[in-house]
Amino acid sequence: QNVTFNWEDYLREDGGTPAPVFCFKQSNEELTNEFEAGQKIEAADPRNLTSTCVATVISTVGLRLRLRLDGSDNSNDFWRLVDSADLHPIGHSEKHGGLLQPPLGFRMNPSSWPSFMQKTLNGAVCAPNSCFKKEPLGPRRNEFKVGMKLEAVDRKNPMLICPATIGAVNGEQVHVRFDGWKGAFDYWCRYDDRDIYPVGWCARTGHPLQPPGQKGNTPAKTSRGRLSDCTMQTLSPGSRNSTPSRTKSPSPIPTSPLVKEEQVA
Ligand code: MLZ
Repeated sequence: QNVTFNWEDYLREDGGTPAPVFCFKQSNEELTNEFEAGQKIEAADPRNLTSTCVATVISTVGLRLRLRLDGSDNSNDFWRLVDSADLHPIGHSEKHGGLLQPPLGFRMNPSSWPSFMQKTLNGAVCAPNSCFKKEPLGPRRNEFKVGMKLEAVDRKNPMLICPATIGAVNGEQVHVRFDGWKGAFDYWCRYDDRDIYPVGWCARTGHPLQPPGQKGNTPAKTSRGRLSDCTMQTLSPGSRNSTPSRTKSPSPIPTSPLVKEEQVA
């Protein structure tokens, strides 16, 4: 997937210095992702941070988890690191005197919440405590400088991590500029945001890293071979359950028993 992009060659050709690791609120320890798809956890609702919800691990990539809040639709999936402070084992809120809340946009009648909750947790596979890692402390202040290189989550396509440059610094905020994308995906975030990583983080943690966009090209023209192309592929209408039809195929030798039966019928 990503065999063509290499930071060393890229920095040699394009210039730029990687932001030092001490700039980031990321762990320097060798963490492992022990979560498995299907497991239930407690997670802060990203759209309503004061409430804690039940979430299901949809998939794992490197040290990241794709999560979906139970009772929410599948268009609000979000991503967290294994050492995110937003995540806890099932039972954590109860132990701390809190209550599990329905997610913002709970797709059923609010009165059905208690029975929904009971059903969703009945027989559920809960992620063991050992999966959850302690969130790192992070730097005391913003040490980023304009021009420093980094790897950053594309918030419009949050499954993607892409090469980026610090475009501006303002107090505790940094401007993340995606290399080769003319600004369409850029954003401001705090210096200790968990979505920004030092150069080499993806390679070290086993996460795919997208190649930079192509300078001078519009994003639409440079989409060949991106991870997003795979994940956004959809079936054409009507093709969902159809298998390639043998009778319609231009096969020169229609001799299989099935084809014969179809021809007879
Ligand atoms: N589908 C989009 C993805 C762009 C990703 C840009 N990341 C900074 C495209 O390929 O145009």
